[in-house]
Amino acid sequence: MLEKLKIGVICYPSLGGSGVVATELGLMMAKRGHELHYISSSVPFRLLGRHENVHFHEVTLEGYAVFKYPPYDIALANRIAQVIESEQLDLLHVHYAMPHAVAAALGKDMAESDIGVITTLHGTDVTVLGHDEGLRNTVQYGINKSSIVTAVSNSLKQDTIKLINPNKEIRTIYNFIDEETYRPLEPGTLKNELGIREDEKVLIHISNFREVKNIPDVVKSFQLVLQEVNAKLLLIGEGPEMDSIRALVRELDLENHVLFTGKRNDMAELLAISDMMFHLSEKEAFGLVLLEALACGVPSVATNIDGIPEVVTDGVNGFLVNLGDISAAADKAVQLLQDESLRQRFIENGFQTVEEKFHSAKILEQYEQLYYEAAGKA
Ligand code: GMT
Repeated sequence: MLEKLKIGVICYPSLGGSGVVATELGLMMAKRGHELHYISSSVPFRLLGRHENVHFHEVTLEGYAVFKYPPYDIALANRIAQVIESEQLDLLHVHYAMPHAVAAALGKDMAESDIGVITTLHGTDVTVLGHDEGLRNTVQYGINKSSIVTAVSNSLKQDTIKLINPNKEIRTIYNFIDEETYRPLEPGTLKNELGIREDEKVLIHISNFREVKNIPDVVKSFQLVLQEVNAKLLLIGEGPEMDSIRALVRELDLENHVLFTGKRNDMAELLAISDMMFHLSEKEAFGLVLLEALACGVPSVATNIDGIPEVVTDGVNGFLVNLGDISAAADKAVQLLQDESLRQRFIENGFQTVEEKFHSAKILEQYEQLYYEAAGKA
């Protein structure tokens, strides 16, 4: 190994693709001997427990009555400056432009440091915030102030150029998964524990229940699937749209067929009992759950938008349908569920996609090269 680096990582600690990628990447870098310093409001979920070479620096904020909005971003910048100095960091890797890239620029300035900052764009930091006139210039500022900028798909790279017009080159580095966690498992008794009959097919949707995930189309497509196939729909996760999805399930009289599990930590186990995934988002820079599903041997029916076609190839490792076309989504799902040899072919092709395009070793190498470049040690 080349010289060991001290890397500051800034990410959202709650569940969500960007936080997962930030923590998995950090843990793998730590295993390679680098020293990781996470700076965030709470310990990112997957970092709980002791990990060699991994440190956590909490951002704390007193509640002063004088502030209508507590200035978290400024407190984060302050903490970044402290950690740059106290730990003598070599570089910062920030995930999600807002507010992290901006806080990194400010923190670096406060510390009067010239360390490199890598910003990784994950999706809605550009595709949603880039449309917000109140934030677009700030996103652009955060990107332009970074030393190196990466995007998790070519689609996101193109969207960033179009929406933000940055003065920085954007490099695509795909997401990856931890192959030790995401692999095909024996189904065990989980299907039974969830009250699903052996002869029922299982369709799964995993998300943070934001509007962009377009879950009503998942439920409506599933209702059409039920006309042909005995099945249950697992809705895994939690988020702002939860109440309206529950109401829709009630309205369509699907309560006996749809299971809401809330947040779960046993994704590979849940995928092991699933026959296919429905992922019908209207915005999706990458779709980490699609990759997790491929690695666990679960093909998807997904929308042909943004970065999804970079993960799911139509007719090869899954099916793609147009956004809003619930009858096509249902038709493809029925085809997949009724033709086991087709499903097996998709599964095998999916394993090949994971191995050839998204293997963690390959992605890690790309990030590590950037780390040395940002640290001026390439
Ligand atoms: O999808 C979300 O709502 C969460 C968001 C995040 O920041 O965690 O996900 C984004 O980043 C993930 C990891 O790179 C990508 O896999 C998701 O596609 C992307 N979400 C969107 O673009 C909507």
